[in-house]
Amino acid sequence: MSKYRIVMVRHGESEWNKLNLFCGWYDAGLSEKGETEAVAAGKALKQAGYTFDLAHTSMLTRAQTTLQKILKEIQQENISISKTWRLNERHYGNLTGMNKTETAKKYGEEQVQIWRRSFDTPPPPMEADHKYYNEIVNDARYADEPKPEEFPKFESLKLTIDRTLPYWNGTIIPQLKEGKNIIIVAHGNSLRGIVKHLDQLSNDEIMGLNLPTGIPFVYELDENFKPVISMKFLGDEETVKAAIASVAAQGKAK
Ligand code: DG2
Repeated sequence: MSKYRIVMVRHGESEWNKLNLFCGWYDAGLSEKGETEAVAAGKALKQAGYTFDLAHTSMLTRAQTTLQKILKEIQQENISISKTWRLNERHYGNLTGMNKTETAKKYGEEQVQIWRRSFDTPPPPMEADHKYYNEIVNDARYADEPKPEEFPKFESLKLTIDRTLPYWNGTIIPQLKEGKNIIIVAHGNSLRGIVKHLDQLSNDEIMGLNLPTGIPFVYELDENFKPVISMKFLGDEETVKAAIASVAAQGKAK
């Protein structure tokens, strides 16, 4: 029997999703389409009657703006919002800023698929001479955390899960136990990590999972936090399918 419910959303399309660039910890804003998607996500939640006590998001603008737009639509702009680097996108290392199609042409689609979707093969590290190194490492929003030794220079999905799960277990689960209604707005891979954990997906199964931008999905969990309902998208099936296929295709050489 379902005891807890939680809503998750990958942010709307970012400027860098639109340009098909590996984004990771680079702070791209939402594209116009992404803003529209965020508003549509809010409308879908409103229509389905969702309200929230608490919201969680990452330190990155694309997720925070999506959350604000959703909360505005559901007239819940005043709820408490927690922002954490633990929900940030996985750090794409040296790939940050590279075009996914160009990368597939140069290194092959198979290699790009490994970098994008394998469980534990990380991208090459972001070195100090990388174009975006200083912008990310010296960003004032990270002044308090992560600690220097935790600050990633690259992350596989496994490493992403290693820093996301403590937040899920230490912050979100206790709030669910208190009966709070929660929305998480985060990123393709930080959310894939949570989904892998909840649905106990194998390292191979998680490779096939692509999350669309701006379409809320719901989990209903039993008293042991095992899914009774997994990843129920608030959107019509064809639209969701097409959005997922388009994310999967971003790493094609075309
Ligand atoms: C995308 C995910 O992250 O890329 O970092 O490029 O969710 O913040 O747009 P998001 C990025 P893929 O792993 O789907 O290539």
